[in-house]
Amino acid sequence: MRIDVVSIFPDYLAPLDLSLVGKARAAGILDLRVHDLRDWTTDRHRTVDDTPFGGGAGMVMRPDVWGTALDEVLGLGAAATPASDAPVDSAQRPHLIIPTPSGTPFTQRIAEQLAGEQHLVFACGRYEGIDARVEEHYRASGVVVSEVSIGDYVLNGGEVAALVVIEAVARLLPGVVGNPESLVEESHGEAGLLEYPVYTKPPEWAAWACPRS
Ligand code: JAH
Repeated sequence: MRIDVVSIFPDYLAPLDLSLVGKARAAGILDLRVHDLRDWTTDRHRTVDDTPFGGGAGMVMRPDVWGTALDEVLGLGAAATPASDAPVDSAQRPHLIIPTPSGTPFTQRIAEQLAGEQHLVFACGRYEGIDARVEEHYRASGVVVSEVSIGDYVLNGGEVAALVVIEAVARLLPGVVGNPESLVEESHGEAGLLEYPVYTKPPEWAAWACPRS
C-alpha cells in the first residue's frame, strides 16, 4: 500500500518511523511518504493561508497551494490520466482523506475498507481548515474523497487524526502484525478482545490472583 501525507508540520508524523508501522515501511509492505505543503508555495514567505472570504475569525488554507500539491501527490498530471474507456477499479484509484471534526466517524469497519485500497492521501489542514472548493474539485475530478473524524473534539490540525487512521489501517496489512490470529480475534466484533480483562504471570501478585480458567 502507498500512503502520502501532506502537512505544514511533517515532523508531526515522525512516530510513523517507529514500532509496527516503521517496520512495515522498512519491510516494503508500506510505502509511506510525508510531504511539506510549503514545498508547493511560490512566494517568498511560503504562504499557505489567507483571511476567510466574507470575514470571520482565523485563517483558511489556500486552495491554489493545496491544488498544486494534491495534483502531484494524487498523480493527476496529464500523463497519468487513464483513457476514458479504461476500466474503473475504485480500489486502484487514489483516495483523498481529509481529517476534520465534522467528518464521518472513523471506525474499525472503515479501517478494514481502507486497508484494501492501493493509495491513500491524507490532506492535513490547520487553522480553520482547507478552502472547501478543494474537496469539491477533487470529487468532481473523479477522486474518491472522504472527510473523517476520529472523535467529537477539535484539534489544532489534522495530523494527529491522520496518525490514528494510518496506525489502524497499517496493522491490518498482511505481514504487519506478527500473529494474524490477533487480527482474527478482533474481527469477531465490536466487543471481541476489547471487552474482557487480561492476565499474565505471575499468577499471584500483591495478594491478587488470576481468575481460574
Ligand atoms: C482541526 C483541521 N476528529 C478530530 C479532528 C480532526 C481534525 C481536526 N480537528 C479534530 C482539525 C483544525 C484544522 C483539522
